[in-house]
Amino acid sequence: MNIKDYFKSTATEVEAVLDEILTAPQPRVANLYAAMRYSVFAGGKRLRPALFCATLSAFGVDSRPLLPFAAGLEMIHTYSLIHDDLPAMDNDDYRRGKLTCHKVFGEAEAILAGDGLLTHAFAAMMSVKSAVAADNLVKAVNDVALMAGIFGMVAGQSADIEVEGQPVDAETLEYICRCKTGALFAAAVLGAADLSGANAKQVEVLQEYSYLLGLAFQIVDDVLDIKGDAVILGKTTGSDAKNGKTTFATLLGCDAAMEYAAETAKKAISLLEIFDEKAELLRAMPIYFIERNR
Ligand code: GRG
Repeated sequence: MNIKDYFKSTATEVEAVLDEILTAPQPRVANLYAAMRYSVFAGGKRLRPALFCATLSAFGVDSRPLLPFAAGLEMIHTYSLIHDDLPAMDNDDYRRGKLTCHKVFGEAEAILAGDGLLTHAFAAMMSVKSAVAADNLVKAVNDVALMAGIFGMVAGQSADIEVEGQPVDAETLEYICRCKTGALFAAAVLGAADLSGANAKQVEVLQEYSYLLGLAFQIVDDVLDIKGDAVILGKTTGSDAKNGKTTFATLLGCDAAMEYAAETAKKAISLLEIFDEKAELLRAMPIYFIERNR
């Protein structure tokens, strides 16, 4: 299966599970469910679930019984987007081509929708307990907590806020990208590796692979903010320049930034030499990520 079709099919599978998880609203909190569903089904690319499934396939593990774990990853990702769009953070009106959650449901409900998705994601991940060894599930959930939280994405967001309005050097920028973007990729990859019973060397390699993938992805994101098509992207372009934000594109220029993204993608692929041909999808991801237009 080519990588584009793979993304489509994993997206369809995980969306069916998300639909189940976020159904049966308790009548008194119908608005909370509506807000969570609004953002979850606003049309994301479902990259993290695809990365999760591709990693399972590198270990020869069937992803179907583990899809609720993948859904949990997408719920964490969506919470981060809802909170990132709030007036206290990026104050964005559009996301995934639609009005942001707080624009439709108000700030308080948007905060709760994010909180609800984050906490319920852990229940979703734990729900695969009958399909895996308990020790592996504990490791996987622990890694997701570390990578999504104060050793990963939340740390990256905080570091990003700290440098707002200041000139940023490449080293700091790289740290922020690794945490803000790479860590949630690492949550997906390590979650799958742990569930598959990966050894310490494999986990170490996959963590660095995920960070590099995140870095390459983020560099392209920065270039798309300058050169991308707002309609295809589903969000306003030019926001980094408007906010005076240093990115790899502003630091290096778009062409050099794309070269750096390509180099980073190559490095990520080369790390996978310890895996056999079952890691083909993981090898295809970095290229797909840098060739994307949305
Ligand atoms: C609020 C704790 C907290 C974290 C926010 C996600 C995030 C961290 C900030 C959003 C802004 C940003 C540029 C984040 C880097 C990660 C990124 C590129 C997210 C967008 O991911 P896609 O392209 O989105 O996978 P879709 O909509 O396709 O799911």
